[in-house]
Amino acid sequence: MRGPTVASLTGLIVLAACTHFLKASDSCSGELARLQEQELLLKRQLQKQELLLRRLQLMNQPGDVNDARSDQVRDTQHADCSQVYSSGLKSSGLYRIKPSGSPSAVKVYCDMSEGGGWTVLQRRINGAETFNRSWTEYKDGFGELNAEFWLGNDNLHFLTTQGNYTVKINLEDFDGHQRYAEYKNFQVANEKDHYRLTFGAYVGTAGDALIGSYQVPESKWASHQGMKFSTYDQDNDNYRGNCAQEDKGGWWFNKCHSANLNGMYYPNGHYSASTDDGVIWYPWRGWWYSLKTSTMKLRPVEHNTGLTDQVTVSPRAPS
Ligand SMILES: [Ca+2]
Repeated sequence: MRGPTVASLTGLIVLAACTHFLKASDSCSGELARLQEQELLLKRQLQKQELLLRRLQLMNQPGDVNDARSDQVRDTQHADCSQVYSSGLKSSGLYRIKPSGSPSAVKVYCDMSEGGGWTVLQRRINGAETFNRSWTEYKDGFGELNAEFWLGNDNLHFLTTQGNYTVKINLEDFDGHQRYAEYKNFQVANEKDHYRLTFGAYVGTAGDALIGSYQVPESKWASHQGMKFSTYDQDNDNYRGNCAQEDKGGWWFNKCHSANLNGMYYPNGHYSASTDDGVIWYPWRGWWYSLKTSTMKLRPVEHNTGLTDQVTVSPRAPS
């Protein structure tokens, strides 16, 4: 979305004062603009400081959510985490896989919950990692697989073009509420086609942000269907400006977005800024609420959860 920020309290007070001095209206509106700018600046400084504080707190938390063995990687020749799961390895963690088409093995985080077999492609949990990254960084991937990361656009391409994949997006706000969105036929094209995104039918509880059709006139610019990937240093969007630069993350921007899970991390949810640059899923919490956590993960549509033959689970499966 592109539009004005919420009316500021300071502005209203000055405006009220100004109406009593109509003759001085020119200087009043100038003063109002100056104060509004100052207020926005202060809010940004506050948000930056809160984020910095949050990062410092995280650095002092040994182990965090992961156990001591969390950096152990299990080598496999499987094409994705669904095959890893089907082979009997049913604990969440780090695995090396080899998607067909990929020139080399890829280290991934396999999420074996929710039926198992999910290859995680993105995670935001605390703002420890910056997502305002270059084209090359998004191409190759960045971050920590046990914490916050982007798996890499080349890997996304190799994974999603070897079959028919479902993406599941799990979201949480700062009140502990959780929602999800699922899309069939999630596919990312190659770099030559700027990692163009296509996806199929939606199911879920978070709302269909990717198609952007919650308001018909908006779908033209809010839809992510068929959009190319953009970063601050490679503008492939439909906006006269640079969405990735304004919204501070790489994504399949249109003009600009109704979902941007790679935006700025705000530690309190509600935020104000000159553009809607938070971690956004518009149909759920709108443009001016930045979500607490986001996970995006892939699984073949035909994944077998194995729920019918649970008795065959190997007792030696790592836990
Ligand atoms: Ca542009």
